[in-house]
Formats: sequence, C-alpha cells, structure tokens
Amino acid sequence: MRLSRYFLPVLKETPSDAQIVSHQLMLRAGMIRQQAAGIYSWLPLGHKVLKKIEQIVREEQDRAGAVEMLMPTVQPADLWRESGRYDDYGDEMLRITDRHKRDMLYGPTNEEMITEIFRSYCKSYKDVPKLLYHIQWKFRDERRPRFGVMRGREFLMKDTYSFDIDEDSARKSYNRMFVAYLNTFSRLGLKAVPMKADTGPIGGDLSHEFIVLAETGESEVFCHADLVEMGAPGLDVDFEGDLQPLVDQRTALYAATEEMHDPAEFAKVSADRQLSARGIEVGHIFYFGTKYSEPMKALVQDRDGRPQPVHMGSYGVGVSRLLGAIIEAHHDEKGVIWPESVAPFGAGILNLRAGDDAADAACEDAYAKLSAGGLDPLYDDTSERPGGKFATADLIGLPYQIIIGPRGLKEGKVELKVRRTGETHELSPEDAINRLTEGAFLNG
Ligand code: 5CA
Repeated sequence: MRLSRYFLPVLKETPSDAQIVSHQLMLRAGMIRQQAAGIYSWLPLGHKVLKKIEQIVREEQDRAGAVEMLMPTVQPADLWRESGRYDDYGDEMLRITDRHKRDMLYGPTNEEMITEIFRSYCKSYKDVPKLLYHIQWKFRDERRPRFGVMRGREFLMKDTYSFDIDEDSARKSYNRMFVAYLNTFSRLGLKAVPMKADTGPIGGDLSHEFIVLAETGESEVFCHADLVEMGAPGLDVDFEGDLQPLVDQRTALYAATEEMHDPAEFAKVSADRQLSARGIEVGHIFYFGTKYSEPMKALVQDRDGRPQPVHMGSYGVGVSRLLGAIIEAHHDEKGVIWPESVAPFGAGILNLRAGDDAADAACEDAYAKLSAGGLDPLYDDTSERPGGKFATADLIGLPYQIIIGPRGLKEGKVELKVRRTGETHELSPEDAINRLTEGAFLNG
C-alpha cells in the first residue's frame, strides 16, 4: 500500500478525552473514529488489525471443532419473552419498534436465537454434541461506555454455543473452549489467565473469565502468580482427546475475579506468589445447563426415547476489545509495538526525499520485492519531512522499516530499523530487502 493512496488520519496531539493509552493510540494512529458515545467507525488501519484478530479467533474455534455461522444483529423480542430475559435485561438492551409496531431489539448476545435454531432441527441424542459460533456485532447500552473500544456500546464479539446430551458431555465442550481460548490469546501475544467468574445475566454456575493483566483494566483480580507464566497448551493439542488434565492444571491454582474472591482461600497461596492486580476481561465462558432449553423447549430424545432438555454453554470473546488489550500490553512512548501475528503491515518503506530519482527508484524496487515476498509493506511515498515519517511509522507500529534517502544511497546504503528494539542496521538495499523476505528477524 502506498501511503499517498491510503487513508491514515494520524493526530499529532493526544486527544484530551482519552484516558488510557490504548484509546489514545487508537485515535492518534487513525484507527477509529467515534460516532456517538461507545460507537465507532473502524478506519482502514483499525479495520485491518480487527480482521486479523478475528481471523485468529476463527482459526482456533475451527481447530477446536466449532462450526461457523452468522445470525442477525436485529432480533424479535418474542424470542426473549420465551426465556424471560426480555424484561430481565433492563436498560442495557436497545429496544426497537419496526413499522408494523413489532418489538425488536439489537442483540446483546444470542442464547435465545441459537436455542430457537437448534430446537427447530435437532431432536435426538444423535444430533449432539454441537458447537456453533458466529462473529457478529452486539449492542449493549452500557451505563458508562469508556476507554474507547474496551467498553463500547456497539462491539464485535465471537460467541460460541454448545449443545450436549448431559452435564458430563457438556463439560467436554466447555474444556474444548477453555483450551481453545488459551491458544487463541497466546497467538495474539497475550498472557490471559482463566479465573473463576460470576455468571451475571447469562446465568449458570460454572464460569471462567480470561483476564489480561493491565493496570488500566476494569476488573480487580486475584491469582497465583504461576498462572501468568504458564504457557498455552499449543496448537498440536488433540481436541478429540482428554482435555481435563490441561484444564485441571490451571484451575488447581487460585484465580478469581472480585465477585468470586475468597480471601481465606487466597491466603493459602504462599505469600510471594499472591498476585492481586487489575485486568481486562477478553473472554468469558459459561456452562448453564438447561436454563434456556427448558423454558424454550429445546428437547432431544435420549437413547431410551425420552425427551430431555439439551445442556448448553456459551463462550464469548471480545474481538474489538482485544485490539485495546493488545495495545495496552504492547506499546512504548512512541506508539504501538504489534505482536507479529496482528501487525497491520509487515514492513514499512520510508522515502526520505520523494521526488529524488535515486530515492524513488530504490523505494519502488523495495516496494515491489517486499510485496512479492508477501510482507504487505506500507510505502511512505508522501512529501512529509523525515521526522514526521519516522514518528508516523513508530506510532502505527510498522515492525520493520527500510529507510531510504539520497545521502545513504550515494554510499550504497539504506537503514533497516526494528521497531520492537529500536536497533538499526546500515545495509545495502539488497541486503535489507533480503533480510526481511527471508524472515531473518522473525521472532514470533
Ligand atoms: N453470551 C455470553 C458468552 S457468548 C456473553 O455475552 N458473555 S459476556 O457478556 O461475558 O461477553 C463476552 C465478551 O465480550 C466479554 O468477555 C468481553 O470481552 C466482551 N464484551 C462484553 N461487553 C463489552 C463491551 N461493552 N465492549 C467491548 N467488549 C465487551
């Protein structure tokens, strides 16, 4: 992409209404534009990263055996009257009336709708287990939308729903999602700790929140420090095998959100391993049994031909919130330092004197070769002064930057800068390009 053709409205000043660094950087780097409280447009740079996060979330759902579909954002109120949640959900639900005066709503979550779909087609124990998910916008009329995409009113969520014949089998579906989440967050460059959690308006009695530790997090959390360092199970995990030991290994150690915190239990953790901190909830999983299937009559016949309400769970990931969480975890005073997996561009090319024949030719050559090498480079071909180009490249977090100017070229040199470490290398243009296309710096 040539910057002159791109749309990257960067801001020089830090917007005064943004309180946390991820919100500030997302506004300054031209990633989002607020349209109303808690409602954002995703500008090209933000959109590009959002899609990369979404794709990683999708790949790990697919690997765990979940099946993607897509449900609408607008739902009929009658579905929610069946479960009893139409009244219970209160002011957080955005209620809409259509031209026929029918009550509709903008979905805050999809338990009712997926239950309606399941009960229409699945009637037998042979139809389960099933794991279905979609990645769709949600609306919650939050009392205090804040911190940009962290607590929005409109936000992108991945929500999976499980259907099983009994509690034992449901537990296995729960474990699949538990393990898939550990791998997902690890691929996104995050250390997310599963913690015992309250179930709130979703219901049920088994629930974990996945928390990324950050000073600016909204939740207060308590856990055994070893959990923060424990690696993810890895992408070669066998989802058809027994996942219980992987789950037990983590749930054996103390970890709880504020609502579930038990100071007496926490005191049993050795003092030097007690961690009380703040965190960002990036995922939340629930097992709630027959809470929806009973009132909504989603029944499957067991092996003896008796109709039983199906056992369900739901599993959410805050896809748009993750963008904020990743920036909170990966930035410095100059801007964002993306984990390789979600960087919007693989490299940058900075032309220090656009219009100079030698600089233009060297940049065009690098642009063609990096593009052909699959690096998806951003080429700054604008007439901005060098200082501004360096600042923008660091602000938006171009992981590798080839800096090309007439003076260096006279000596046959360009500069290759690594954003993460700040290190620079003086190299011939060919060497700089080869280092990147051969992945010499890739560090996962
Ligand atoms: N139906 C269940 C699971 S699918 C559910 O809705 N769970 S939830 O309420 O915990 O939301 C799932 C995830 O969405 C949360 O863990 C959080 O990461 C994200 N989320 C929730 N509310 C917001 C919000 N207002 N802004 C951004 N992300 C949010």
